[in-house]
Amino acid sequence: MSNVLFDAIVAGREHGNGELFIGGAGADTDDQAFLDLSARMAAVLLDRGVDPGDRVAVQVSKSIEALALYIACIRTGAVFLPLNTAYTESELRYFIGDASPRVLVLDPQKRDMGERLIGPSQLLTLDAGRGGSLMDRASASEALLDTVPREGSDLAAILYTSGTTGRSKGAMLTHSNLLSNARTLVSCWQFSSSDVLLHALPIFHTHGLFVACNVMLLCGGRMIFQPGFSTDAVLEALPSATTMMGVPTFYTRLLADKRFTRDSVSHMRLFISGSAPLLADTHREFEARTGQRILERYGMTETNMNTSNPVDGDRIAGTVGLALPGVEVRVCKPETTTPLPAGEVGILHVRGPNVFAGYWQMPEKTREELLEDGFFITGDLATIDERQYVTIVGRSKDLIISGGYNIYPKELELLIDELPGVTESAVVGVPHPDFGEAVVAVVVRDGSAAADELNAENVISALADRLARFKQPKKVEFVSELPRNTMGKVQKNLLRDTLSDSFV
Ligand code: MCA
Ligand code: AMP
Repeated sequence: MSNVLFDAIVAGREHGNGELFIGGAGADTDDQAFLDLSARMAAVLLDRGVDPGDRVAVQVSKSIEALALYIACIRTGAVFLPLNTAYTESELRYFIGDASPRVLVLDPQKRDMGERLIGPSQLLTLDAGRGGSLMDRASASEALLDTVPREGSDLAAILYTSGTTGRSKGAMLTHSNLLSNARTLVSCWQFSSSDVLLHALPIFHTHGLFVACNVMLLCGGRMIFQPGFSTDAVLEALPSATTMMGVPTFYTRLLADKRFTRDSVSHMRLFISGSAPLLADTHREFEARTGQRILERYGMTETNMNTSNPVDGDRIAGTVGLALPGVEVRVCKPETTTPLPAGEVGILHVRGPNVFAGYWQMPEKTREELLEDGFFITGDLATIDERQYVTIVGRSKDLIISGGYNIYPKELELLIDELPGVTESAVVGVPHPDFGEAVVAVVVRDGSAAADELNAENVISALADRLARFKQPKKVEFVSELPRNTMGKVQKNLLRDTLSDSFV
């Protein structure tokens, strides 16, 4: 019996020239060495008692070995559960408690934290310099001979996505979800073994892992694997690349650098943007500077990619393009499943083989968002025009997207409201030149002695242990009361208007 995703990856690599990585730390890891490492890591996981369906939670720095660990999980039938490296111990405790992983893999310097979270017997370590107990054991292990069979409906990964209630939800993604979407993207974006992808995204989210890596694994192409985004490193590597994927911040940072010119990218086949809205102005400025049009696409953790502008055809600035083949989109009136006429704003629903299997151990949440007819309610406000181009015009969910990372205000508000001296708070996203949106906390003091001590610095420092740095407010404003409508609901739009020029 086959392992749906792993077999497709092996077949995909056979199209290539035997190399998955070029340049940097990966130059000596060819396909053979990469797959062999994943087979030895798989043996270590089995030795640790990982059974098919068990979760393997991973919070490690980006590296080729970290990607091999993803493949190792797929080979053993385990469910890969990657975690943002910025998450604090307190955030990790929630994920570990919710997902009960069989094994947790952390950077070696977080060993003590790992022992507190899961105990020593279920802990392995891995760093970006090929060190850690997982690498030590993998080096000493025989490679796993028999890949564990997995069907399309079996889970391959759980990725946590924050929720409007402040409680993160684990999106369960099957082998078929990942494979069908990656195959569609290879074909729509015309990826082939001659492509070299400049990969500067993190690999703990859908964009850098499933969109970027699965596509390259399947098409037989190669990647320039950079540890993170640095304008200098990207400019240096561009001449060896044919394609790049990024969040809008990557493109605004490149445009801010005079070395980024028409000549420096004339050999590039494709620039792709997603995870957050690409301003139409950025799209136009990019074209004016380089002569190339960024291809914008739209997706979610729960669905992988849903729509994309075309490679051949009109890439329309400000839109996220057309539904991908096999994916259906409709825009409905809130709380209904009745599609609205072209051009009208409503809630975007999507259906297709890419749509996830539900939220981990949250059947009610799953029922609310994944309808019986198979459509998933994205919570994004959109229009579909006469030509079927989708435009995301806003969000019905209270969500901030900063530099491509999602931040749910509720998570911050719950923590800020608990601080001594605080009556209540409201957290909003306001325009930011680098991150697109930035987090601002608006706080009402309660008049107590503790309130007299409260200032922006100590609000932020009180959150430091509990929230990843990227979620922490970039600014804290104090007000005597929050604006409310007649129903008593906080009018966040008014706060956003008042604070709109905080960073520009
Ligand atoms: C870093 N900081 C941030 C962010 N990143 N603050 C808010 N938002 C962020 N995204 C903090 C740092 O901790 C630091 O704090 C300060 O801001 C400045 O950091 P800087 O060095 O400028 O940041 P960086 O390390 O260069 O990172 C910026 C980045 C990074 C390259 C844009 O955030 C990034 O790689 N974003 C990509 C996210 C992504 O992959 N999203 C895909 C999700 P201080 O100096 O105060 O300590 S998947 C998804 O959304 C769906 C499925 C989809 O459609 O793709
Ligand atoms: P996540 O839950 O982290 O996967 O983020 C998914 C959300 O990112 C979507 O629901 C959208 O709100 C947003 N998003 C992703 N791509 C785009 C895009 N190209 N334009 C606007 N919003 C986007």
